[in-house]
Amino acid sequence: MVDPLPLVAYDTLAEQTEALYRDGYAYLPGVLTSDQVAILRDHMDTLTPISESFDKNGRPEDVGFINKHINNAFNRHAHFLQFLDRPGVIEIAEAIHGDDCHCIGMTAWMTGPGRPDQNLHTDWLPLSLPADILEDSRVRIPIFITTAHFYLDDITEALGPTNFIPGSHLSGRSPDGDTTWRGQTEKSIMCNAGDVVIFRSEVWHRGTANTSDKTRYLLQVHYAKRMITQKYPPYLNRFQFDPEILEQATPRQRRLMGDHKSSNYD
Ligand SMILES: O=C(O)CCC(=O)C(=O)O
Ligand SMILES: [Fe+2]
Repeated sequence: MVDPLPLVAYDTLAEQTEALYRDGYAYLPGVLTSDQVAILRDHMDTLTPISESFDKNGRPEDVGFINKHINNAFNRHAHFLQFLDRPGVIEIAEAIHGDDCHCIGMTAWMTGPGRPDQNLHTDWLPLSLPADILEDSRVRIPIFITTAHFYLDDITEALGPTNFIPGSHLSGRSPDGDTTWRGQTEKSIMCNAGDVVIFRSEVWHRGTANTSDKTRYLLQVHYAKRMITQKYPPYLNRFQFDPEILEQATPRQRRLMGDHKSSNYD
């Protein structure tokens, strides 16, 4: 049994952004109501994977478990647009990555019973540096990518929590098989449906096995500094925004999907 990750809900934007620099993550309880969770789960159920868009459609008979992973959910139904700029989350993304930040991906992910443990990993390590440099209080490197996990279940050990190693974002490297950092072991995010955890890409983390008889529902929204590329497959001009959905997007949602002001390199 893995110990739970300390989940402290900070009230102010300044404390939440500071938590991302210091702890590597911020916990935001109750971002969605139970009704909003239920509606979002229903929408996720209606999505069908498109292999050309790199969606995954793992089924028990082929990969051993349900692994439905839909890329760019904002382009599949207008309901998903609101999760680009969910109040309480978007302010943190903009404070961390800048007012011109954008969404580099949004995945609707359903993982069924039999899903195995992932290995500890970083999602991306922008800078490889000696830890003593990153731990020096004079050094504060920018946060390039964050992911907001919208948990849509009351997480139990059996359903497969996400595990973090607190402080590991300051290691300056990926775990490469290590399971502790500075004596810290991994800790489980035991949160409730409707809660969000936003974390930076350098945190050592992993999804864990689903040993329950239920499917876990997770919406991931990936944010980044404007200079980091968006990941909207299929590539080479084959990704197309759905015009009817785009019409319903607010100016801020359009910017998050890439409608930027002209700037360097444009
Ligand atoms: O499933 C999870 O809780 C985390 C997944 C993850 O970290 C990943 O796929 O990169
Ligand atoms: Fe990950």
